[in-house]
Amino acid sequence: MTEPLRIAMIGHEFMGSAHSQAWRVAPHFFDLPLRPEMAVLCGRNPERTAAAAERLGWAEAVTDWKSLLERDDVDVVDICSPGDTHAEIAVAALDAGKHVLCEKPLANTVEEAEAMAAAAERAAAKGVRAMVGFTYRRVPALSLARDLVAQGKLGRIHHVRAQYLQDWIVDPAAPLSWRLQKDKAGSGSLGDIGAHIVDAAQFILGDTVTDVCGMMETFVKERPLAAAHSGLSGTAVSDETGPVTVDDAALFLARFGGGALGSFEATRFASGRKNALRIEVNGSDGSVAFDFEDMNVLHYYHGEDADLGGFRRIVVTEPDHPYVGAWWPPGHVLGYEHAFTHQAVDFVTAIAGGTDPSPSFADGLRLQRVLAAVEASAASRTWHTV
Ligand code: SOE
Repeated sequence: MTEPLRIAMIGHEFMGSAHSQAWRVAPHFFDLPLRPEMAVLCGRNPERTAAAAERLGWAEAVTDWKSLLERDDVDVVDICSPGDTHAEIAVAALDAGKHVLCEKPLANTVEEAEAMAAAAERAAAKGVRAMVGFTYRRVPALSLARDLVAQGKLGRIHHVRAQYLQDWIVDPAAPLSWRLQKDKAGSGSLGDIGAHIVDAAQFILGDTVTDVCGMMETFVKERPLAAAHSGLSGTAVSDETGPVTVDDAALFLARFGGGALGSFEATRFASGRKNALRIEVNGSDGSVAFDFEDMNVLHYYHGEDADLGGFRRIVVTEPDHPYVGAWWPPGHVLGYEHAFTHQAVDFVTAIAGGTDPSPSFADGLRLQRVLAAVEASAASRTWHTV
């Protein structure tokens, strides 16, 4: 009988729902070394948390996250609450000997991320694991892109072109949710979605960003106040407005350690684009291109096929493709939630195997430094070294 791994999750909005689905489904499709148990859900409001626990399948609901750390029947703390809560909870949980999975970006500031990475290092010495949730790297097509680069199929990498395009606040009447407040979210498009494309690019290349030159803009500076628990596109509650204190769009150029040149664009103002995480990598021998809005497909070009012309369209649903063998027969496509399941699988596997999961808190800290360098660069209108 497989040993249980008892999970306590904090937060139950969009990310909490996605993580719940992952914990529930992972053991049904993957042969896991430990059996995740959805033990406790923690939220601020007792009624809403109890209702969410019932709906999402958690055995118990509590409102005090500190109480989780004193319990012997909790092994993992899964942090799905806003960015301003990450550092305090993660450091305390790791120091209490709990494994921690933390949503991205790791923290709101470099200082917080440093404290979290230090706590993860202390914990690792005692066999306690920490991972940051950059989920898109677990989309099979993006994993396959990384494998092709690692196998040298693209040759020497020259270019990375990455965009994350959304439009959920293009309407000036969209309310001032927590994601638009610097004290809660740290930054706007930059940290929320720009962080994803930086991680995706670094993951695919197996390389890191070293220098950046950025610009940031807040197009709508005041918005109607939001209901306390408004989600991504919740409704405004009054005519009263408050200031938007984060960026609506962030664009930057980047240099990678291995010599590649990158361009990154993260915006919530790309009308008509809902969740278009796009990335293209060009090497001396070939290229790959991906768009999350067609997430089961990877476009691949190799110079050997130059006489045929163009990219080939790989439908990433073959049993040998990353993660896919556990799911459906070829051509039976996967969706957004599957990447969260793969993340849960990788985390459980690392805990059981006594290995450091990836991306680690050290990776999350390094990425936080990239975000900080973009902000500093945008403010000073100059290049910044990470
Ligand atoms: C909002 O922009 C958001 O929910 C992000 O916070 C997630 O990380 C991304 O997966 C989808 O969009």
